Amino acid sequence: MIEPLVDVARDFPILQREINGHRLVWLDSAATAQKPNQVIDSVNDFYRWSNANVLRSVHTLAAEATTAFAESRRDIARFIGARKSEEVIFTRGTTEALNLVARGLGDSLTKVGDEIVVSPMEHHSNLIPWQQLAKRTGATLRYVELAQDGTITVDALRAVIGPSTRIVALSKVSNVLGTVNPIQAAGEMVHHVGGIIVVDGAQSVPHEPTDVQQLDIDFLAFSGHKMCGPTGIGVLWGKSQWLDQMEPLQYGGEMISYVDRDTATWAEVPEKFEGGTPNIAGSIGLSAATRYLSNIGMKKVHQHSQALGQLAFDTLYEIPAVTVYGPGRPHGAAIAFNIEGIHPHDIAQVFDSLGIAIRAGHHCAQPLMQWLGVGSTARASVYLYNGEQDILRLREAILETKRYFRR
Ligand code: 7TS
Repeated sequence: MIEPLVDVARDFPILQREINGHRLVWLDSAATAQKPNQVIDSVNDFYRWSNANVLRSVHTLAAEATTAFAESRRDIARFIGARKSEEVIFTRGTTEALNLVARGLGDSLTKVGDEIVVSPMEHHSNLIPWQQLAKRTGATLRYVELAQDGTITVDALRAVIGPSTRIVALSKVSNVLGTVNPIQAAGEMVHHVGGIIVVDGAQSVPHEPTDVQQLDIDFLAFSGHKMCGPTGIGVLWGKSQWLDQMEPLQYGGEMISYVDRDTATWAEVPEKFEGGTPNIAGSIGLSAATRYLSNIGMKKVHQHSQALGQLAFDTLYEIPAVTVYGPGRPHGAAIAFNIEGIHPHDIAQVFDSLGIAIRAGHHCAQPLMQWLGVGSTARASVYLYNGEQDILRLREAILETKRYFRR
């Protein structure tokens, strides 16, 4: 029996709730993860005892807040293996981080004749910024073709990455198929032709050890709220060499070096990209989340997500009239499925009546739905507070949904 990795009763008050008379089973962590008391308390404590703006005033609380903000950046840098904390830019999340690279660097990096490579499984956040970039600069958007099981092979990468490739933008892990993409191979290929690789880590950073040095990538985007942190905070990590030449998108306070009536010069990285009052409490909450995860150990988190994701895949695969998408093995933490003749929204509705939260829809990946030949799917996704018991409840719920609609 696979048990939850954490003391759920102690750490996750929300998972003690009853929904429609049943203990809540949270299988929607790919949308957002639940927050442990350790994270909730860190945010509360900041507002209760240390609240002040950062990087401006000299009083004691301002100094405390500024120190806590800087320490958060260091914790997060350590969590992803960054060489220095200045390479960590705080954003609202993955979406803002990817838009920042596409605008701030993409515009100067691409022109007519250049190519930007993406995949059909990208979340819209890692697709539309590149579509729009291609429209602005006249570069061409190209797609790596997926294998039949939804995976990306090294050969498929080789077929699309070439001398004209300036940017490769790929998710490390798909939010629908649970596939794990060959990021290192893609990085080697694009570096060979002098381009860069931008990695969407929204679904990988929460679930596996991340080392940006070892991955040898140029940018990594991820969201705090999918890794037990608060909403409204995320990260763009980038290699200093790129961040130094990247343009800011937000002009205003705290991102300048000198201003006169007609001109302004920019502050150093990371302040250059963080105009205005940042999400101080969010950064503190996110660093508390990295400590929470590190205390458990990301290797253990990874093993747990893989084991439970695989169990969910295998369990659903066995049920007649259920289609499960993505590769059989290895399968990550997200499992997309359909039940013959039942709309995914109806599945999610019956599940809710049984206290089980899943997502139904296109999962912000419409080109992937087109590739799968469906309008939408149901999706269950697991994390460190789920255990085998939850997969049994998932199985029961599918059987119940089938019975309900047969009536
Ligand atoms: N990239 C991937 C791979 C994602 O899964 C998501 C969010 C994003 C980017 C965007 O992150 P945000 O924090 O900026 O919104 N994915 C999902 C999902 O699968 N269901 O709800 C949100």
